[in-house]
Amino acid sequence: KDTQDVFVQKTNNRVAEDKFYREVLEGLTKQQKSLPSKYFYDAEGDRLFQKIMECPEYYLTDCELEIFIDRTADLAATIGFNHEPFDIIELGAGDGTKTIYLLEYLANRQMDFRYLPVDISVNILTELELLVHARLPNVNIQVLAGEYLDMIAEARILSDRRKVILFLGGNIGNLTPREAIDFYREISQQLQPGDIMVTGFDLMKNPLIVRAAYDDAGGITKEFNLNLLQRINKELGADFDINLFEHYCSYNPENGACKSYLVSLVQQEVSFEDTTVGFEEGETIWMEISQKYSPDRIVALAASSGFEVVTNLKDKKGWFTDSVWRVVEQ
Ligand code: AVI
Repeated sequence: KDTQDVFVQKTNNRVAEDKFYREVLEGLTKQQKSLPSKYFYDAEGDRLFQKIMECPEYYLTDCELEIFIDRTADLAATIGFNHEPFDIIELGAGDGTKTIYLLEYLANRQMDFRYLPVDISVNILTELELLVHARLPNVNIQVLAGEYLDMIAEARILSDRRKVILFLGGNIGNLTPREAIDFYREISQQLQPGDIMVTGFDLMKNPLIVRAAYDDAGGITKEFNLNLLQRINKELGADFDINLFEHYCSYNPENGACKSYLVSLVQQEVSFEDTTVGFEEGETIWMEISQKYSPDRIVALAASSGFEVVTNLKDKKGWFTDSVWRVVEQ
């Protein structure tokens, strides 16, 4: 069995590597070069993202934590289901820092629920499981390692309980608005009318505040972006010289698109596997979108993907909202 497990693991790694290679190649050979931001999160990327969350300029985490601490009762009231048993499925659960307040509140009121955190990283899930066992021993937790939509399907197989999906942290901003509609449509199709979706949206605000969050004075966001080039060097044998790229962030206050780029400082060639990619001086690689939303746009997004807005829970500054939606009858 062990040999078979090792074989399966190796095959899975190979498939993942091939996909990484294909997506990097595809991105770097487009007219506007780009790289998929989902690949930021190797071990070093996770560490740098933790550091970003501690930057004074990066307000998103503190705003949402405030909502989970101050508005727990309001949040719980929207997902109570009149004491019917339910499952809380958290997509991209991470370290559970915010969710734990909600879980504690529900557990103290003897609500009948299970917590099903979903993440691609088994390591993160193992740590989260230990934390929940230690802090909230009565909470029934079952971790699900894999892709979001597959794991929602898995949760449906496990039980036909009412479902609450949590997607926190402003992660939805890392999809383009078009991708976000498709994402929510796929989710609503997997749910029953009345099931709940809670999303953390970063709201449109003073453009200077947004831009500073993605271009911190300490240069951590720059390192975070450059780390993807390092990862490509390590895992795909490329020869990016990270000293020859600079970080640039733009924010368009008209449509809420905050975009990060790496700028080639010189004309250069980079090779990996059997490919060579040329860069002009000043040419950019689009690395990430962190889309900011207006309240109207949130309503429109819900309506175009099978949901209706139940309520918006904002932080005191009004910079971030946890938007609670309900699946509507089709
Ligand atoms: C994970 N995600 C919500 C972060 C964001 O705000 O878009 C990733 C990030 N990129 C740069 N700083 C933070």
